[in-house]
Amino acid sequence: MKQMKISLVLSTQPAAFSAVTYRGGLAENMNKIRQMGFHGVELAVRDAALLNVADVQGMLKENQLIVPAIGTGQLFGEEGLSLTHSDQKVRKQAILRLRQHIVLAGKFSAMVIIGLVRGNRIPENKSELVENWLIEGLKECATIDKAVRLVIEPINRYETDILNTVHQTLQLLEQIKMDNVGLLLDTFHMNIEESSLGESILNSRDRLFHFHIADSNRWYPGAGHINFNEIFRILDKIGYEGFISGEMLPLPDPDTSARRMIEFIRALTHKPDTFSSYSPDNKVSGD
Ligand code: LER
Ligand code: MN
Repeated sequence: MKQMKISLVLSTQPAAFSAVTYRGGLAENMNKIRQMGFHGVELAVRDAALLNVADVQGMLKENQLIVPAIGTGQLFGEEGLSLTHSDQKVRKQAILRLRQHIVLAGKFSAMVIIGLVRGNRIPENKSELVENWLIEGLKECATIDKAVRLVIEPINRYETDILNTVHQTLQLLEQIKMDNVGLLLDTFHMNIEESSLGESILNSRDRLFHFHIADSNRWYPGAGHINFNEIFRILDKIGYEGFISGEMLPLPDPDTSARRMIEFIRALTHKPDTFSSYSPDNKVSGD
């Protein structure tokens, strides 16, 4: 199995969304994340305008961390903006704000995640209408900077009723037909919606740009009952070269969760040297 690149979600501002390992304290947390042995940090950003790009770039450089992707779910979670809102002004505002995330992502060579910002269907809105808004919004976003990749994430039915399965999302990608738009798969959502996680990953092979992991209970991998052995074997088989990013509840506490993720992947991939700077006995600040 090839060396795996791993990252962890860090929210740049306080946020209500729970599956985030660390929030704020960017300098301290990036240092901790690097010390543990992660190669990257996935930034969850509510407002891109509030970030000092030069400062963040400095911290990334100092800690030799890559930003594989930028999360946008807080636009919806904290501000109610979405690509499928009934009010055209809100849809426009969502795109304006996503534009800032896309510009930011361009500076970090990162992808932009289209998760909950897709919105929710409301009964008055016909399916075709919602689908059109979504397709038009995504095409507009994907045209802002074609060098920035957008990743659409199938999300389980309890969080949204738009694009729950991998199959539905692959069909949407076929309609969009843009090279810089692909898939983000998340084991937590797949465990709820897919009949076979392995088959869904295989079916995504040509469009899979990014990958979130959490176990069935959204704790660190190994804390639930998802078969990660099969998942990593199939990712290897399809030649997936992207990041494996931990989007997990920070339980029992953030440091333990992050550390267990690394230990679990290391044991599973039988690569004691995978994370050269990490050893389970390493004490990191804040322990
Ligand atoms: C985001 O990546 C995600 O998985 C959702 O549950 C919330 O945005
Ligand atoms: Mn996710």
